[in-house]
Amino acid sequence: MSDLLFSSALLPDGWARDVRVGVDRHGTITSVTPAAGPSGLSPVPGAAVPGVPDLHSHAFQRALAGLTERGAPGGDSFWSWRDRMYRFLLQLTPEDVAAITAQLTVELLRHGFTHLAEFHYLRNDPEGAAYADPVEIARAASSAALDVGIGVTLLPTLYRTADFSGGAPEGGQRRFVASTDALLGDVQRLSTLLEGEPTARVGLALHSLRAVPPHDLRDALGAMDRLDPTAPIHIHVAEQEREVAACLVWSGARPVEWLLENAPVGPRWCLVHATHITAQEATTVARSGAVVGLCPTTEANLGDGIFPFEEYDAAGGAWGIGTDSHVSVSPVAELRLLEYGQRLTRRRRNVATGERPQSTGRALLDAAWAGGARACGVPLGRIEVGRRADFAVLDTDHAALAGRSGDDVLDSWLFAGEDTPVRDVYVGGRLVVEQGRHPRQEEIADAYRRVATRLVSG
Ligand code: NGQ
Ligand code: ZN
Repeated sequence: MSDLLFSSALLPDGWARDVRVGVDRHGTITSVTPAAGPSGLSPVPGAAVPGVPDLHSHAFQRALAGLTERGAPGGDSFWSWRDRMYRFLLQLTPEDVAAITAQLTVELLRHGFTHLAEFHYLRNDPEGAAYADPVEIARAASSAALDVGIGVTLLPTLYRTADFSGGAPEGGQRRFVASTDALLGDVQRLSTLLEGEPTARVGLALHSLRAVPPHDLRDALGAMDRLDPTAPIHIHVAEQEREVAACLVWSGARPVEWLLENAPVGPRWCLVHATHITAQEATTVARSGAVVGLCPTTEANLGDGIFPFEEYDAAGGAWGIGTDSHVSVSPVAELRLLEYGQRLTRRRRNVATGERPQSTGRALLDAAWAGGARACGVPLGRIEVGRRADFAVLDTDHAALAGRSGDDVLDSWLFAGEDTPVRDVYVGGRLVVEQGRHPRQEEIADAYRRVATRLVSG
């Protein structure tokens, strides 16, 4: 692959000019030379930063965004949203999921995300039977995303029960269930299928403590360790207060507390949401090295609550961001809401930087790059040798960035205006968005429109 030359780039030790980056044929950075001399390469103008990892996604939910914003008798809630989501997914075919995922991927790339951790639980056909190829939908989704050009951490998801009581899955949940053996078979098959893909990785998700009883959790983790002891492990945890209360009744412990005591939670783990945690739990999670997967726009949309960010951050906890249900498709929306949720509840400013006289945009992005990379199990998030060559190039001629330099560019990206200044995006050294456009965006949007129209009328 030919070298790239960036007029300005954010390196691990700060901003540098005329940065020449060598990339090998696997898409890995092989050299980084700041203040590079004349080379004949034409420089990419603007400010290059690492691509942002999106650590939590249910791609199919992109087509439901905007269709659940109605009041309901007794008041709408996370649980009535979930019922609506279950009814919606009963209609989806593998082809629909591919079309929705392709559209989502174009949108994510155009906003600067370059890697997607897909928490994939839509496994069975609408009657609840496995497809002839049990990973049919997982393949459809991951191929769509990889073809459009984003990197993927695919997380086949174990789903066994309706709730802590161990009740049999209900309604739409029939599309999610599989035995632990069958699910580990999916992991194995997908690992083989994706083996030659330089931007793909396979891990394991446990849907939640509601959906995975302790013995299944232990069996699945043991089997995963034998397949790949470094694979990422993701789980939804402590998102809703009702879930915390039910867990206390079931076990006498809060969900995060139970998990920390009963599972080998460590740096390869991603605890998605972890909204309702005590100061004690926050400290223990931080010490474990696990990444908390924050999805602020979805958590707001679903009325989850506000994560105790300041306590967790003060304890040195790792975190990253996900777009989850895809009511937003932008790192700006996620990071801005994360910071604003803190400002609104604490009635202060610049919470993410604490008392450090540092840029808030830089502090938020540094954490999201590092935590997102760890949660995805992929070397992303820094422009340095050995990392994947993922870049988002910000257009410094965009009005929102005019006259800015250094970290002011990041602060203005996150906190000034609505339209994205992301101009070019590279994944594994390959240019996938150029001048704000993906080369297949019209064709992908046409296919998506046909699916979305049918799903609304269906
Ligand atoms: C999901 N979404 O799996 O898509 C969940 C809802 C559940 C979020 N938690 C289902 N945001 O938690 O049972
Ligand atoms: Zn989720």
